[in-house]
Amino acid sequence: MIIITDAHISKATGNYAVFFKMLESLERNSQDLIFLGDIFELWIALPRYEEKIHRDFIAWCRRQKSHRTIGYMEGNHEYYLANERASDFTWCSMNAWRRDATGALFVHGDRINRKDKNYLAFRKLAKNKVSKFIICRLPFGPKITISLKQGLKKTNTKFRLRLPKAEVEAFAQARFAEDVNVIFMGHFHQQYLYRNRDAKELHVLPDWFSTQKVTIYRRNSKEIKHIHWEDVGT
Ligand SMILES: [Mn+2]
Repeated sequence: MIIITDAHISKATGNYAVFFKMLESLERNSQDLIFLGDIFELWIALPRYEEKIHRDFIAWCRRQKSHRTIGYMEGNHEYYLANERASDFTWCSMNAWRRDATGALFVHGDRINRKDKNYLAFRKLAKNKVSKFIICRLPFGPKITISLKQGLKKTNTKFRLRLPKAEVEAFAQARFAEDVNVIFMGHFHQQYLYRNRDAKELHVLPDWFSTQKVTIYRRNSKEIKHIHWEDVGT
């Protein structure tokens, strides 16, 4: 399978062009594809808030999911996706993590640091049903995106920039104790590997935004590698 995380694509930065070029090249293989969150710099999955880049991405996923698995973990820059867009993917989850039948676990990572109380409170508020109801009906709709972005900036700058290794390891150990074999985490924009005494591994994946790397995980051989998307092949 191929895992892609933290692309933070937006119209403003223009990085969507390379991203869609990558999607086109990934059509040559049929491996499972998992988007691990924050694929967009901002995605509010409500009619007035979606832009062409979101709609183009959805169209691509709908076409691809007819012959391969397309999974999506909602990140902290993405809102209401799991409610509004679930049918456009093979699966879409807003849970803190998702575990598959083989014991692989996928987690965006923004809820790992329990000390980041401001962020967790902001998250709860921004992602709940009441907020969605209000945002849906605001007369000046899309302007809310400005305050959402400011909210994200204010709440987690201090925590986002450093990898909370103790919390990441505690999370890994708790999941490994529940028979999880391998963990893939995004969010921190920093590649990192934690391996416990039983050689079980948690991988924090490189962010696509600054590296254009994707992660290849071969279930049979357990091989894991992070490579540039142009080197993926078939
Ligand atoms: Mn994130």
